[in-house]
Amino acid sequence: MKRFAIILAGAAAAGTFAASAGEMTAFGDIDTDASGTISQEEFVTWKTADGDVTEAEATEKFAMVDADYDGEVTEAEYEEAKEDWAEEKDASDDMTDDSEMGVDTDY
Ligand SMILES: [Ca+2]
Ligand SMILES: [Ca+2]
Repeated sequence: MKRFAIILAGAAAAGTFAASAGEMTAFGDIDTDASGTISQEEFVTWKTADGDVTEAEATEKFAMVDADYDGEVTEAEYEEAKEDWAEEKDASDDMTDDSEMGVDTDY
């Protein structure tokens, strides 16, 4: 019985790992100083971490996420942006690179 539980735990951990690869980063992981809001610096650091988003692009995205332009992204603003990104992702299934998310060229 104990052995069965260990196997289950292992499977759950593997499943979590696989699922997390395609999911959005948690708000708390971006808010590195735990201030409760994401500053532009924190956002740019997160966005540019994987190397395929430039600082200029990340700054532009920050401005889109910061809906009330006060220079800080609240959790509510981030959740709102995530929903928009998820919708765009659904609309373009073959674009798995999240660096393209949030870019709307049809202004
Ligand atoms: Ca912060
Ligand atoms: Ca804001």
